[in-house]
Amino acid sequence: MVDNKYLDILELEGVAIVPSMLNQNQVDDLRSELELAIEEDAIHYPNVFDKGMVHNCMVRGSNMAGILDHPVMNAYLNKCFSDTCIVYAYQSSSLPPKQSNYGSRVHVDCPRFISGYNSNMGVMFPLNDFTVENGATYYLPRSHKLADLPAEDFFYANAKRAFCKAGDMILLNPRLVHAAGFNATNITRHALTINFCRSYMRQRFDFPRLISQDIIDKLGENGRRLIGMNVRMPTNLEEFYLPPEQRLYKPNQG
Ligand SMILES: O=C(O)CCC(=O)C(=O)O
Repeated sequence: MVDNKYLDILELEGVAIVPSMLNQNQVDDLRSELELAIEEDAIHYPNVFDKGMVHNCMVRGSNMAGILDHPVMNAYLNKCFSDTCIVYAYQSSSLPPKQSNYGSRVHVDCPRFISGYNSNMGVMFPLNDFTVENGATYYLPRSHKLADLPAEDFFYANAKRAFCKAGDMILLNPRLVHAAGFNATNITRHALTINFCRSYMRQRFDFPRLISQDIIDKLGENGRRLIGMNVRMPTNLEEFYLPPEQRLYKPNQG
Protein backbone atom coordinates (compact mmCIF):
# COMPACT_ATOMS: atom_id res chain seq x y z
CA MET A 1 0.00 0.00 0.00
CA VAL A 2 2.92 2.33 0.76
CA ASP A 3 5.62 2.84 -1.84
CA ASN A 4 8.87 3.52 -0.01
CA LYS A 5 10.07 5.52 -2.99
CA TYR A 6 7.77 8.38 -1.93
CA LEU A 7 8.89 8.18 1.68
CA ASP A 8 12.52 8.48 0.55
CA ILE A 9 11.68 11.51 -1.59
CA LEU A 10 9.76 13.07 1.30
CA GLU A 11 12.70 12.59 3.64
CA LEU A 12 15.21 13.97 1.14
CA GLU A 13 13.27 16.77 -0.55
CA GLY A 14 10.66 17.59 2.10
CA VAL A 15 7.79 16.89 -0.30
CA ALA A 16 6.50 13.91 -2.29
CA ILE A 17 3.55 13.52 -4.63
CA VAL A 18 1.73 10.19 -4.36
CA PRO A 19 -0.36 9.77 -7.53
CA SER A 20 -4.02 8.76 -7.94
CA MET A 21 -5.28 8.66 -4.37
CA LEU A 22 -8.80 9.81 -5.31
CA ASN A 23 -10.84 9.02 -8.40
CA GLN A 24 -12.63 11.64 -10.50
CA ASN A 25 -15.99 11.14 -8.75
CA GLN A 26 -14.40 11.59 -5.34
CA VAL A 27 -12.61 14.73 -6.51
CA ASP A 28 -15.87 16.15 -7.95
CA ASP A 29 -17.81 15.41 -4.74
CA LEU A 30 -15.12 16.99 -2.57
CA ARG A 31 -14.95 20.05 -4.81
CA SER A 32 -18.75 20.50 -4.66
CA GLU A 33 -18.74 20.31 -0.85
CA LEU A 34 -15.84 22.74 -0.64
CA GLU A 35 -17.41 25.26 -3.04
CA LEU A 36 -20.64 25.23 -1.02
CA ALA A 37 -18.68 25.81 2.21
CA ILE A 38 -16.80 28.72 0.59
CA GLU A 39 -20.12 30.30 -0.48
CA GLU A 40 -21.55 29.93 3.04
CA ASP A 41 -18.43 31.38 4.69
CA ALA A 42 -18.48 34.36 2.31
CA ILE A 43 -21.87 35.24 3.83
CA HIS A 44 -21.05 34.56 7.48
CA TYR A 45 -17.36 35.60 7.62
CA PRO A 46 -16.96 38.13 4.79
CA ASN A 47 -14.02 40.13 6.19
CA VAL A 48 -11.66 37.63 7.84
CA PHE A 49 -7.87 37.72 7.29
CA ASP A 50 -7.85 34.32 5.57
CA LYS A 51 -10.99 34.90 3.50
CA GLY A 52 -11.79 31.95 1.23
CA MET A 53 -10.03 29.40 3.46
CA VAL A 54 -12.52 26.90 4.90
CA HIS A 55 -11.64 25.67 8.38
CA ASN A 56 -12.65 22.35 9.92
CA CYS A 57 -13.58 20.77 6.61
CA MET A 58 -14.64 17.53 8.35
CA VAL A 59 -17.80 19.30 9.54
CA ARG A 60 -18.58 20.83 6.15
CA GLY A 61 -19.36 17.68 4.17
CA SER A 62 -19.45 13.92 4.54
CA ASN A 63 -16.89 13.38 1.79
CA MET A 64 -14.49 15.84 3.39
CA ALA A 65 -14.97 14.01 6.70
CA GLY A 66 -14.50 10.65 5.02
CA ILE A 67 -11.02 11.61 3.79
CA LEU A 68 -9.81 11.11 7.36
CA ASP A 69 -10.37 7.39 6.95
CA HIS A 70 -8.55 7.17 3.62
CA PRO A 71 -6.66 3.89 4.09
CA VAL A 72 -3.66 4.77 1.94
CA MET A 73 -3.27 8.22 3.48
CA ASN A 74 -3.30 6.59 6.90
CA ALA A 75 -0.79 3.95 5.82
CA TYR A 76 1.58 6.72 4.66
CA LEU A 77 1.07 8.70 7.88
CA ASN A 78 1.83 5.62 9.96
CA LYS A 79 5.10 5.16 8.15
CA CYS A 80 6.35 8.70 7.66
CA PHE A 81 5.02 10.19 10.91
CA SER A 82 3.08 8.36 13.62
CA ASP A 83 0.27 5.81 13.98
CA THR A 84 -1.11 7.75 16.94
CA CYS A 85 -1.10 11.19 15.29
CA ILE A 86 -4.10 13.51 15.40
CA VAL A 87 -5.37 16.36 13.23
CA TYR A 88 -3.94 19.75 14.14
CA ALA A 89 -5.93 21.58 11.45
CA TYR A 90 -8.00 20.57 8.43
CA GLN A 91 -8.69 23.36 6.00
CA SER A 92 -8.73 24.32 2.34
CA SER A 93 -6.54 26.39 0.08
CA SER A 94 -8.36 27.79 -2.93
CA LEU A 95 -6.96 30.22 -5.47
CA PRO A 96 -9.82 32.11 -7.13
CA PRO A 97 -9.34 33.42 -10.70
CA LYS A 98 -6.67 36.15 -10.94
CA GLN A 99 -5.87 35.89 -7.24
CA SER A 100 -3.43 34.54 -4.70
CA ASN A 101 -4.48 33.67 -1.13
CA TYR A 102 -3.33 33.70 2.50
CA GLY A 103 -1.09 30.69 1.73
CA SER A 104 0.78 32.70 -0.90
CA ARG A 105 3.14 34.24 1.63
CA VAL A 106 6.49 32.43 1.92
CA HIS A 107 5.99 30.30 5.02
CA VAL A 108 6.30 27.00 6.88
CA ASP A 109 3.33 25.17 8.41
CA CYS A 110 5.06 24.38 11.71
CA PRO A 111 6.86 27.03 13.76
CA ARG A 112 9.07 24.53 15.61
CA PHE A 113 12.41 23.39 14.23
CA ILE A 114 13.62 20.30 16.10
CA SER A 115 16.61 18.73 14.39
CA GLY A 116 15.84 15.13 13.36
CA TYR A 117 12.27 15.17 14.70
CA ASN A 118 8.92 16.09 13.14
CA SER A 119 6.25 17.39 15.49
CA ASN A 120 3.82 17.67 12.55
CA MET A 121 3.17 16.29 9.07
CA GLY A 122 1.23 17.82 6.19
CA VAL A 123 -1.02 16.33 3.54
CA MET A 124 -2.56 18.22 0.66
CA PHE A 125 -5.22 16.90 -1.73
CA PRO A 126 -5.32 18.94 -4.95
CA LEU A 127 -8.88 19.07 -6.31
CA ASN A 128 -7.71 20.59 -9.59
CA ASP A 129 -4.55 19.87 -11.52
CA PHE A 130 -1.79 22.14 -10.19
CA THR A 131 -0.22 23.96 -13.14
CA VAL A 132 2.10 26.88 -13.70
CA GLU A 133 -0.91 28.92 -14.83
CA ASN A 134 -3.22 28.24 -11.88
CA GLY A 135 -0.68 28.71 -9.09
CA ALA A 136 0.95 25.34 -8.34
CA THR A 137 2.60 25.54 -4.92
CA TYR A 138 6.17 26.90 -4.83
CA TYR A 139 8.55 25.06 -2.52
CA LEU A 140 12.24 25.20 -1.69
CA PRO A 141 13.59 21.63 -1.93
CA ARG A 142 15.32 20.38 1.25
CA SER A 143 14.43 23.53 3.21
CA HIS A 144 12.77 21.35 5.89
CA LYS A 145 16.30 20.88 7.24
CA LEU A 146 16.72 24.64 7.81
CA ALA A 147 16.12 26.29 11.17
CA ASP A 148 15.31 29.68 9.61
CA LEU A 149 13.32 30.91 6.66
CA PRO A 150 15.42 32.05 3.68
CA ALA A 151 15.02 35.53 2.18
CA GLU A 152 12.09 35.82 -0.22
CA ASP A 153 14.23 36.55 -3.30
CA PHE A 154 16.40 33.48 -2.56
CA PHE A 155 13.23 31.41 -2.14
CA TYR A 156 11.73 32.38 -5.51
CA ALA A 157 15.09 32.12 -7.30
CA ASN A 158 15.50 28.50 -6.14
CA ALA A 159 11.91 27.27 -5.70
CA LYS A 160 10.36 24.38 -7.58
CA ARG A 161 6.64 23.93 -8.24
CA ALA A 162 4.44 21.06 -7.00
CA PHE A 163 2.91 20.14 -10.36
CA CYS A 164 0.36 17.38 -9.85
CA LYS A 165 -3.05 16.06 -10.82
CA ALA A 166 -6.38 16.41 -9.08
CA GLY A 167 -6.70 13.34 -6.84
CA ASP A 168 -2.99 13.01 -6.11
CA MET A 169 -1.76 13.43 -2.53
CA ILE A 170 1.05 15.80 -1.63
CA LEU A 171 2.99 14.78 1.47
CA LEU A 172 4.61 17.90 2.83
CA ASN A 173 7.04 18.21 5.69
CA PRO A 174 5.52 21.22 7.49
CA ARG A 175 9.00 22.72 7.93
CA LEU A 176 9.38 22.89 4.15
CA VAL A 177 9.38 26.53 3.04
CA HIS A 178 6.56 26.97 0.52
CA ALA A 179 3.97 29.36 -0.88
CA ALA A 180 0.79 29.06 -2.92
CA GLY A 181 1.18 30.66 -6.34
CA PHE A 182 -0.98 33.11 -8.27
CA ASN A 183 -3.91 31.80 -10.28
CA ALA A 184 -3.78 33.50 -13.67
CA THR A 185 -6.65 31.43 -15.11
CA ASN A 186 -10.43 31.94 -15.01
CA ILE A 187 -11.09 28.77 -12.96
CA THR A 188 -10.62 28.46 -9.19
CA ARG A 189 -7.85 26.09 -8.13
CA HIS A 190 -8.94 24.15 -5.03
CA ALA A 191 -7.08 21.98 -2.51
CA LEU A 192 -7.69 20.43 0.90
CA THR A 193 -4.85 20.76 3.39
CA ILE A 194 -4.50 18.73 6.58
CA ASN A 195 -1.85 19.32 9.21
CA PHE A 196 -1.30 16.39 11.60
CA CYS A 197 0.43 16.65 14.97
CA ARG A 198 1.62 14.32 17.72
CA SER A 199 -1.04 12.86 20.00
CA TYR A 200 0.22 14.80 23.03
CA MET A 201 -0.10 18.18 21.32
CA ARG A 202 -3.12 20.45 21.29
CA GLN A 203 -5.31 20.78 18.22
CA ARG A 204 -6.24 24.11 16.67
CA PHE A 205 -9.87 23.48 17.63
CA ASP A 206 -11.35 21.18 20.24
CA PHE A 207 -12.52 18.70 17.60
CA PRO A 208 -14.12 16.09 19.91
CA ARG A 209 -16.45 18.85 21.16
CA LEU A 210 -16.77 20.71 17.85
CA ILE A 211 -17.76 17.71 15.72
CA SER A 212 -21.32 16.43 16.05
CA GLN A 213 -21.94 12.90 17.30
CA ASP A 214 -23.61 12.14 13.98
CA ILE A 215 -20.37 12.84 12.08
CA ILE A 216 -18.23 11.05 14.68
CA ASP A 217 -20.44 7.95 14.40
CA LYS A 218 -19.79 7.77 10.67
CA LEU A 219 -16.01 7.90 11.08
CA GLY A 220 -13.96 4.73 11.23
CA GLU A 221 -11.27 3.91 13.75
CA ASN A 222 -8.62 6.06 12.05
CA GLY A 223 -10.95 9.00 11.59
CA ARG A 224 -12.03 8.96 15.23
CA ARG A 225 -8.47 8.74 16.45
CA LEU A 226 -7.41 11.55 14.09
CA ILE A 227 -10.00 13.98 15.42
CA GLY A 228 -8.64 13.30 18.91
CA MET A 229 -11.21 10.90 20.37
CA ASN A 230 -8.46 8.76 21.97
CA VAL A 231 -6.79 11.66 23.77
CA ARG A 232 -9.67 13.57 25.38
CA MET A 233 -9.03 14.87 28.86
CA PRO A 234 -11.29 13.84 31.72
CA THR A 235 -12.84 16.81 33.51
CA ASN A 236 -13.45 15.00 36.81
CA LEU A 237 -12.73 11.75 38.66
CA GLU A 238 -15.91 10.07 37.40
CA GLU A 239 -14.56 10.43 33.88
CA PHE A 240 -11.04 9.49 34.97
CA TYR A 241 -12.25 6.21 36.50
CA LEU A 242 -14.39 5.13 33.54
CA PRO A 243 -13.97 1.46 32.54
CA PRO A 244 -11.17 0.81 30.02
CA GLU A 245 -13.43 0.63 26.95
CA GLN A 246 -14.92 4.06 27.75
CA ARG A 247 -11.71 5.81 28.76
CA LEU A 248 -11.35 9.27 27.26
CA TYR A 249 -7.53 9.22 27.14
CA LYS A 250 -6.78 5.75 25.85
CA PRO A 251 -3.52 3.96 26.67
CA ASN A 252 -0.62 3.64 24.19
CA GLN A 253 -1.26 6.88 22.34
CA GLY A 254 2.43 7.72 21.96
O1 LIG B 1 -2.47 26.13 -1.86
C1 LIG B 1 -1.28 25.98 -1.95
O2 LIG B 1 -0.71 25.89 -3.04
C2 LIG B 1 -0.42 25.97 -0.72
C3 LIG B 1 -1.20 25.97 0.55
C4 LIG B 1 -0.38 26.35 1.72
O3 LIG B 1 0.65 26.93 1.62
C5 LIG B 1 -0.82 25.97 3.06
O4 LIG B 1 -1.94 25.49 3.21
O5 LIG B 1 -0.03 26.15 4.00
